[in-house]
Parts: sequence; C-alpha cells; structure tokens
Amino acid sequence: MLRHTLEELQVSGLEKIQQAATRDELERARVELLGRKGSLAQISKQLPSLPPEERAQVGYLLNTLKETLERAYQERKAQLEELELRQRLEREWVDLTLPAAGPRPGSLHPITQVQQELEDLFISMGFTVLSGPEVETEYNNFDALNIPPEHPARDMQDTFWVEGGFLLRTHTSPVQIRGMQQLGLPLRMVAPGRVFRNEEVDAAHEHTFYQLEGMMIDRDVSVAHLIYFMKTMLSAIYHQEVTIRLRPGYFPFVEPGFELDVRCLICGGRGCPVCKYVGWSEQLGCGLVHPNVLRMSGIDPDEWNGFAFGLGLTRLAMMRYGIDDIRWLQSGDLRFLQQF
Ligand code: FA5
Repeated sequence: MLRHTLEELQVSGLEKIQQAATRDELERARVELLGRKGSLAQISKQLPSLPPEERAQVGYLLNTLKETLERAYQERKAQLEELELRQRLEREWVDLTLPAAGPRPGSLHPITQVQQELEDLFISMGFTVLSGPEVETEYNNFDALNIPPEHPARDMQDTFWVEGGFLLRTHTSPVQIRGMQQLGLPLRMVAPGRVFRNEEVDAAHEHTFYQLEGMMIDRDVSVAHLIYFMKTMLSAIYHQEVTIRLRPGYFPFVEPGFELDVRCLICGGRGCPVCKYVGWSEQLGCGLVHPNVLRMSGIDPDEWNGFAFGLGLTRLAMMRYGIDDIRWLQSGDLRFLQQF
C-alpha cells in the first residue's frame, strides 16, 4: 500500500519539480515534497507502525525517492537560475559601442544673437565695442550727460538707487562718458548692455532690459551721418531695406535730439497690434552730442562734434522675431527659447 503511494509520489513529485516555471514555484514544490511537514516526512512518520521487514523496504524506497526528488530539485534549480540569468542579461543588455546621447545643444538667446550681429556690423565700420558697469556713478549716469540734480529729465527714468552715490544704470549712455575718457579722438564706439528702471511691467516694458549705445565724434559730423548709420544698422538687423523717420525727441545730452521710428515690419505701415496701429515702431533715441557733454569730458565743441544713439535691443529683438510680449524674453521658458 505505502509502496504504491511512494510510486505515485515519485511520478507526481518529479512532474511538479520539472514543471516549476519559476524559482518560487520550485521552492513551493520542494517544501511540499521534501519539507519538514512535506509528503515524504508524513510517510516516514508511518514507518514505526510497519512490520519490521516492510519497514526496511519502505525505508529504503523512501530514501531512494528522497534522493531522486532532491536531485531533480537541484537540476531544475540550476536550469531556472540559468534561465533567469539569461533573461536578465537580455533585459540589461547594453551596446557599449553606441554613441552617447551627449548634452542637448543649447542656442544663443535672441537678444544675444541680435547683440552679436550688431557688434560685428559696427566693428566692420570701424567702431570699438565697450562695456560699462551695471552699477554706475550718479555722475556718469546723469550729471556728465547734462542732467544735473533737480533737472526734470531725471524723472523720465525711474531709478533704482544704491547707497554711496551709485545707482543701477538707467541707460547705456554713461558708457559715452567712459568712452570719451578711454578712447581719445576721433572716436567711434558702441556699448551694448543691461539697464534697469523701476517700470510697471507690461507687454512692452521690462524693469530690466537691454540697450545698445553708440557714439561717433569727429570733425563736421552731421545729422546726415547719423541717418546713414541708423539706416545701415536697421537694414542689416532686419535683413531688408527699412523706412525710417525722425521725430523731435528730448534728451538733455543731445541737441538736436530725435526719436527714430521704423515703418512697422509686421504690417508694412497699415497698423497692427505690434505697432499699436500707428504703422511705425519706435526704435531708439538719438541726436547730435550736446556741446555741454563734450565740454564736461574735456573736448572742445568748436573743434569736434558727433552723434550718439541709444537703441532698445530688447524691442529690436521683439520686432525682428515677431515676439508680442516682452516678458517672454526673460521668462527662462525653454519652450520659448528653443525656437531660436
Ligand atoms: C534713452 O535711454 C537714451 N539714453 C537714448 C539715447 C542715447 C538718446 C543717446 C540720445 C542719444 P529712452 O528712455 O527713450 O532713451 O530708451 C531708449 C530705448 O530703450 C527705447 O526706444 C526703447 O526701445 C527702450 N526702452 C525704454 N524703456 C524700456 C522698457 N521699460 N522696456 C524695454 N525697452 C525699453
């Protein structure tokens, strides 16, 4: 009777072990068959109650079966381990010869692109590129530009003051003063950079924006020279012949002073949201350098004169790329930046 049970157990046990598909399944089969409370253990508990000669026989069969099942268990275990290893290698396979993904290439900010193009253009026309500090002296930002304390023109640029006679420069014009001190005469210079004003921020105004200052001092410089350089500059940057107009504009450091507009490139002058339906877009302030400014920097206005201009680089980039809200430019939003 027990012999019969053992034979059946051999068939079903081997099947269970050999068909175990995972190590967990195999472990369950091992516990079920060979464990302390497993089928074999149950049977060996019955041995003492058997007559002695049958006990020896069944004991022998039981041992043989145990060895058979253990061997089958070890074999299946090795098979499953190898299978698992192969599956893992398949999963974790890495082609070391593939080229690395590498860093994602960035691109220059649209303002930087416009700035660099303008620098190259002016260098090609004999201008020197200068930079000045963002924290300036009150003297360079205002006084030396013919804007003494109490002058109402100081109110045109709401200023961030720093202690000790310093301020965050409100325009790049103080670099004119530094240029006259550094370069000698005749001079041609441009100075791009960041400027700051306590502005109410909206689609067209930032508190932090970029300008490009320009100055040329020589003998017999006229408004005609100014117009020539402005037209050359704007046509180059917009990659097309532009139409400009000068309107009287007041800046204490130039006389005469102008606001220079370009016919709107978006609508061709018919009127659109970008030009606020006037057909023209203001680009820069400019004029002939005021004799007081020359005098304050030790230059004789009877011998020398010149022109100066201050271009809104931020607005220029907006017009060139058709950006309708200035706040995009300093948003740091990659969806915006990746377009350039
Ligand atoms: C000036 O800053 C003068 N220094 C320009 C100048 C230089 C005149 C040399 C004469 C000779 P204005 O404040 O208008 O001028 O600013 C010049 C340009 O900066 C503007 O035409 C505009 O394009 C840009 N701009 C002014 N305020 C802002 C602002 N809040 N946000 C963005 N761009 C601005």
